Amino acid sequence: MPFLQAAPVLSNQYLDDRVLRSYLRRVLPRTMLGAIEPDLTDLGEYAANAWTLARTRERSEPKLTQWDVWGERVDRIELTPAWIAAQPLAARHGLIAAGHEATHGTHARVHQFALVYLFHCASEFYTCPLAMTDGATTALKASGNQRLIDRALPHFLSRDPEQFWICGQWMTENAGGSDVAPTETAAREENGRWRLYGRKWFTSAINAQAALALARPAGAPAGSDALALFYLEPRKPDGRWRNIVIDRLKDKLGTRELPTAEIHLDGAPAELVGEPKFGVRQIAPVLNITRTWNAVGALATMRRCIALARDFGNRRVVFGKPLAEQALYQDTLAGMQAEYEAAFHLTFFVTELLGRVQCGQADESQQNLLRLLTPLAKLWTGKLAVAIASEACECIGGVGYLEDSGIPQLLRDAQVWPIWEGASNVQALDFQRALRAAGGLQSLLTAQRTILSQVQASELEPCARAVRMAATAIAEWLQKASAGERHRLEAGGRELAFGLARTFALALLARHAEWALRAENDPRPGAAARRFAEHRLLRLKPDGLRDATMLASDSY
Ligand code: UCC
Repeated sequence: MPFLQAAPVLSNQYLDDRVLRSYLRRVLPRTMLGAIEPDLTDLGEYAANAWTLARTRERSEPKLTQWDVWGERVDRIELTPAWIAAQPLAARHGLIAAGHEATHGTHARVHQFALVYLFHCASEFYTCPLAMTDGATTALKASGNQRLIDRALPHFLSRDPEQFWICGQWMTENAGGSDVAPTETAAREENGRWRLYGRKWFTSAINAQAALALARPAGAPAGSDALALFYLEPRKPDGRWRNIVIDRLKDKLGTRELPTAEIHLDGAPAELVGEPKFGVRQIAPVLNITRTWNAVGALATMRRCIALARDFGNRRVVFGKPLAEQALYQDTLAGMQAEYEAAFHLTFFVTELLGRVQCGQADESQQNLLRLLTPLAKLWTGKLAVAIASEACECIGGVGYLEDSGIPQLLRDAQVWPIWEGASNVQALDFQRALRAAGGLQSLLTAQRTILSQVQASELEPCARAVRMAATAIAEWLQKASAGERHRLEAGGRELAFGLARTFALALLARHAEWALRAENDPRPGAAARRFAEHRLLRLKPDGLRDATMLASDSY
């Protein structure tokens, strides 16, 4: 008998997901859960089958053909089979619509993001344009521009594949990604119509039927406040580009199925979304929505990696028994599971808040909380997904390092989570921006105390204690850092954000564990919470402020 290794297998990704199902049972009304479960089960099956299918067929990537055989510039983009399948699927399952329809009231966003979480890994990053479309929908609603609302939203929110459109988000230029102030794309009003001229350096999902773009109106001053937000439909009904040239598709580390392009705008017709300035403020709703999608996508990556490593552990026999029966393998998986489970509860709590805010049922402190937790969830889950993907690669060993196993792709793809939609440092700084606007940590600490007050079980006391100790240390650090020079607060920004994210997540996980114990006699969330509490929550130390000498580049 030749020695063979058994490939890890995925079963229905909804039915098999203890964490998601337990969470939904706690937060959703029973009738609503009953109504949406068939759909979740369908997507769970699709996700499992897509994994198997991807292992058996040739990998494909989008292809750009710039010139046709007769010499005409065509810039035609061929999509991958998964992307072609994704468009009707996304429409039918209402991956955007579910988040905006009134049917499930404040629970709409939990419903939508449960669908997104199940679909993401099977979608080959079709979730990227979906995220941008959701963001554009939210930004257009906030703009109050009725003409554009009437024009675009029936498409963005359609459940009919024939009507459904996706929308891009064109911000990044050669001169800047994190900082959009140097934006060079110019907007000129010609014969009563705005036209855009310039170069966009990263345009994700260039096949989208619409896009939002930042540009500087002619004659406007320098800086980001003078940028305006525009809506475009980049192609004519016959598919030709409207004064847009696709220079090339990007050659990326991961997300290779996603057609990300470098483009030239040479008088592309566009429409102003709001006033001809303060475009960053107008596009901010897109950023916050896509950052939430980012956190949910990162979570989906973690869940996929753990599912594969767990299944592999049942199949792979080493030193005479399956890996899954060996203490160190079990401990490795338990550590990954605890981190993921805490991140899950933080991220889905953000989706709960978003649903409440969107329905006008959130008070001021809940609105502040959403603003504060969104960058924290994006920052922490992005980094964690890379760490968990790397660990899963190692769990599966040599074969996990081979392309055909599909695991290296998970690791390469994971690296996008901490980068796009604002890298980790941008999130840490955005959190501080939000902290200033929200008048400090109060909303966060008050909510954390309320959540913790629901944790009574003695076996969860170590979790509650860890949260209280971390909260005290953070408040102390923040007080000292805020009293000093600005660079101290900024230099500790990442650690502050990670520490707060992890501490809040532990409070949420412990609350869920309390419910699971009482309502379902399930000790597993409690085990995850205690394990997570053993991991380091905080790296900040009250006396650990960085001074200017430590930060100077010649000191390291
Ligand atoms: O990466 C990209 C690819 C997209 C694909 C995504 C998909 C996700 C997939 C998920 C799949 C599952 S597109 C590029 C993304 N680029 C970024 O994310 C930009 C990163 N940089 C930033 O976020 C910066 O912080 C900037 C650009 C927002 C900084 O701009 P400013 O103008 O220098 O900053 P200001 O002056 O502080 O902010 C201007 C205004 C202020 O409001 P007002 O004028 O009322 O005072 C801010 O409070 O904008 C407001 N603002 C915000 N409001 C800024 N950020 C926010 C925010 N996050 N929320 C609310």
